[in-house]
Amino acid sequence: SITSAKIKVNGVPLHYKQTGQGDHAVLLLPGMLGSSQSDFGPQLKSMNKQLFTIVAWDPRGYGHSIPPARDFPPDFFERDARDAVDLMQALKFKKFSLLGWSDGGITALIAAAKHPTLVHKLVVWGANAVVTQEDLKLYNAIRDVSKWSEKIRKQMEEMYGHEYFAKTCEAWVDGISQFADKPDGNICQHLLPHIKCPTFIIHGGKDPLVPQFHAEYLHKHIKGSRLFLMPEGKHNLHLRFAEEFNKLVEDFLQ
Ligand code: TYC
Repeated sequence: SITSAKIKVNGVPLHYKQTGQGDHAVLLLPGMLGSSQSDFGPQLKSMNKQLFTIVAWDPRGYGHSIPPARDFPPDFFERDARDAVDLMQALKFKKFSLLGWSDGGITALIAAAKHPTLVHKLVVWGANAVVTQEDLKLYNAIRDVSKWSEKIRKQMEEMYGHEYFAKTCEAWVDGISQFADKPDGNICQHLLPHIKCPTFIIHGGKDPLVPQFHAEYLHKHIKGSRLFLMPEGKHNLHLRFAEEFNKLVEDFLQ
C-alpha cells in the first residue's frame, strides 16, 4: 500500500507518499511543478518494497504542499535541498539515497554535495548543473502553458487550476533564467566536486528539453560517476520506460 501524509518541515507542511518496508530508504524528487502523484506513479507502484522504503515528496509550493505558494528566490534549489534532507530526517531515516528528476535532480545534486554523511547513493536524470543560452531558448518556449501538450496541461490544471499553473510556470522560467546571469550559467557546478557518493546519471537520447551536453557535463565533473544513455528515452523516460528504468536503478542501488 501507498500512504499519503504531511509533516511540518522548516515551517511548511510538506506532503509526501510512502511505500515499502526495506532497509534502504530512497527519496524521489519531482521536477518543476511536479509532485509525488504526477511524477512517480510507476516507481511507487513497482519498485522493490522488500529492499526499499520509498518516499516521494511534493516540494513547497508544488503538488499538495500548498500553501505556501511557490516562489523562486535565487536560492530556491538550495531551499528545496534543505527541505528534502530535513524531511528525511524528520521521518527518522539515518541515511538515504536520492532519485531526482530534472529540477529534482538539481536539488538532489546539491543535497548530496552538502550532506555526504547522509546521502548513500544518488541517481539523477534530465538534470543540469548550468544554464546555457540554448537552455534559455528552451525555457522560454514553455513559458506560455497554452503551448504545452494537451495531456500534461490537463493533468497540471487538475492539480493546480489554470491560474496557479500558468503563473507558476512563468515564475519558474524567470527563476531558472536567473542562473544565466551568473558566471558560466552556474547553478551548482561548484558543488559537483563535493559529491562523494556513488552517482548514476541517466539521460534520454531524445530528450527535447535537456540537451545531452548536461548529462555529459555532470558525468565529467562527478568523480567516479556512471552515465547511461537510453537512446529512445525522452524527458519522461522513467514513466515511458518504467520497467527498464526501475531495473537499472534497483541494480545500481544494491
Ligand atoms: N527542468 C524541468 C523539470 O523539472 C523540465 C524542463 C527542462 C523544462 C528544460 C523546460 O527547457 C526546459 N521537469
